[in-house]
Amino acid sequence: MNINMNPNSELNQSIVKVPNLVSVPDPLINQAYQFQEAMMMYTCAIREVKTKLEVLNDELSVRNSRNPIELVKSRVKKPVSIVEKLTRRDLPVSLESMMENLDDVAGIRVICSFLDDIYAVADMLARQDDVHIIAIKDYIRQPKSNGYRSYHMIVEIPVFFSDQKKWMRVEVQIRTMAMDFWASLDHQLKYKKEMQVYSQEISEELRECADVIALTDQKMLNIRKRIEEQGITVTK
Ligand code: 0O2
Repeated sequence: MNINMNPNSELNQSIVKVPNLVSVPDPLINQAYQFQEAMMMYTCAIREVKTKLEVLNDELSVRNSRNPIELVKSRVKKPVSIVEKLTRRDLPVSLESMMENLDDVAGIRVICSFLDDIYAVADMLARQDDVHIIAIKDYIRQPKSNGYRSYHMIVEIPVFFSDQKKWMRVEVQIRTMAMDFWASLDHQLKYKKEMQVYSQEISEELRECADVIALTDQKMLNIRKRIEEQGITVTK
């Protein structure tokens, strides 16, 4: 690594500008540390749920000769989104409030191959005795008015740390690749700029796209079932 030791260089001037941590008040450091610890706990909770999903996927792929899960993505909610959500809901902006009120600080997105895989994975996860189901929102049977489809579960799972067992909440969104395609583009186009009002025409077109995608998901499932009825195994 090439380190520029010239104190007048642009690089070193910017280093000098970095605030001296010693001058940061103790309570702030303490809060920052507690926040970091909470985020670590959420990350561990994500890992636990991901492992459960991997085990299910491995088992089902051996049993059915195909993978019900295409992909698992995860994220810990960004601080700015946490503050935004607490403020929007008129809740105190604090660590305690976040841990008590927000169910989606830890989020996992499970992308399935077929429609029925979503319910199979959700049922198998829900049946595990160390998984508490806190809430379920089935936006597939009851899509949102804009066309959004996905199966949302808020689960609580125990995470074992060195000195405590902590029940942590994780939001699991389960959807097909097609639903994910729509939701990702919708997110880019509109969802996060929800204050922006779109014309009726654009909203309707987005909704139409969601409906076409839903129909395609249904058709693909029917095709798979017909193939299976003929005794042919669908392999990857
Ligand atoms: P991110 O960045 O994906 O985490 P909320 O609507 O968040 O105040 P709640 O009850 O948590 O309240 O909402 P819900 O309905 O369970 O859905 C929350 C998450 O679902 C969102 O998280 C999105 O990921 C997804 N979602 C819900 N509706 C839509 C939609 O219309 N379009 C798209 N693309 N995604 C949607 P976040 O926190 O908003 O964002």
